[in-house]
Amino acid sequence: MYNKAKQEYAAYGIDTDKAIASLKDIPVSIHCWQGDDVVGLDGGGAASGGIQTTGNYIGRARNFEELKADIKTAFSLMPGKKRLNLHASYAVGATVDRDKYEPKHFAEWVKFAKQLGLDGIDFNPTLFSHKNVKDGLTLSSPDEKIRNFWVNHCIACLHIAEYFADEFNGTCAFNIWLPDGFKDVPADRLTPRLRLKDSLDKILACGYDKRKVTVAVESKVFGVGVESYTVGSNEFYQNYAAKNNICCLLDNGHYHPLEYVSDKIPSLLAFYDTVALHVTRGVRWDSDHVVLLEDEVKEIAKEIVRNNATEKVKIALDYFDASINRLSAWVTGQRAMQKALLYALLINHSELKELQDGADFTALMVKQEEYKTLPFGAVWKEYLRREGLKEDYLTEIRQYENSVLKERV
Ligand code: RNT
Ligand code: ZN
Repeated sequence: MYNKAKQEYAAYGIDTDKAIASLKDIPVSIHCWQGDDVVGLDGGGAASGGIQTTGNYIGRARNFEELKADIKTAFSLMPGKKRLNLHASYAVGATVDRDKYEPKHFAEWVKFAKQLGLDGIDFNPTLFSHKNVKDGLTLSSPDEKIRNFWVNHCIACLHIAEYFADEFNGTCAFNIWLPDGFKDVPADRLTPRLRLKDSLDKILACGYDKRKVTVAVESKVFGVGVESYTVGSNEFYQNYAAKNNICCLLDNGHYHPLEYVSDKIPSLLAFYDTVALHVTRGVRWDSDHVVLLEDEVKEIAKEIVRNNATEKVKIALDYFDASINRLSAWVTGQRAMQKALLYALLINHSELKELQDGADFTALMVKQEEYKTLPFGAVWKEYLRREGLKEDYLTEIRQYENSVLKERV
């Protein structure tokens, strides 16, 4: 089947072996927080601040050992180059508060990620699920003590990110997301933003190593209970990032439903060296459903591949589903992202671009439709085979569920 597919794609000017080899090298950063419903290990409890995990499937990882075991099993079923995306709330054995976290609280994660042969660790300060989220605000709080606490937390995290970069001889993507906003019509929209701007200035002035840590800011349109106003809006962060030489993180659940991240990627690539992504699936709202091989995910992958931006765009996953087996959720989403990238790698983009520039929109439409029914599945299967994997991952996950997850009561 693969050889037949190879010939069919060759007729379109596409080398399937080359596509497979390229796919293997595109890193995808996988979020640790799918394994435990974003609870974390530092006692903060269930996710708060406008985000919510729904469902009650058996087997949530309740501690570091369980989370590691689940990650190990899930990652073993994922093809391609993998990075681990950690939140600060996953500190191990910390007896100090979040503003005093140190690399040593993450040394066990480094050891683990090296054992798994991962490409690196990415990092996120955790500005939610904590008593210092005061009246829903962190870095934009009117209370200076609260702002300082979170500034210090972010600075502490930047140094931990440098440590991750050093340990893996690479870079660490560092994403700042905060829940700050209001449920109802505010009386002042500007001052909280000015306070956030000032807090971010203080964080970035800490002297972190820019060659090692890529700082991103993640905007959002609204959250549960924070429907009317978000301090860190899209315009706020895009301007902040541009003026301060950091990058934007686009989460495709964070915009109005008719706005597309696939269209925002090339807009930002016109101005930025780096664009960070949280690939997710919002169903009617920022619901963080498991990523599936849907049209928008394919469009996102196309924008990355056809603009030669696989190194510029930092791909990370961000979803949390507690209503199904959590390992299956992890693997399904990661494989869907990989499939989308392979789909994009199996398109002769220069030919399509020529049709666009030559205004032959008729042929462009016909060709784009043809790609949809080429034997993509056969190439995907071959990729999995070369990665030592099968299409079926459910059997192994079911076994793990029966022998490990069911014991967690
Ligand atoms: C929330 C943001 C944020 C979080 C993670 C846990 O709406 O998407 O990225 O999901 O940091
Ligand atoms: Zn996100």
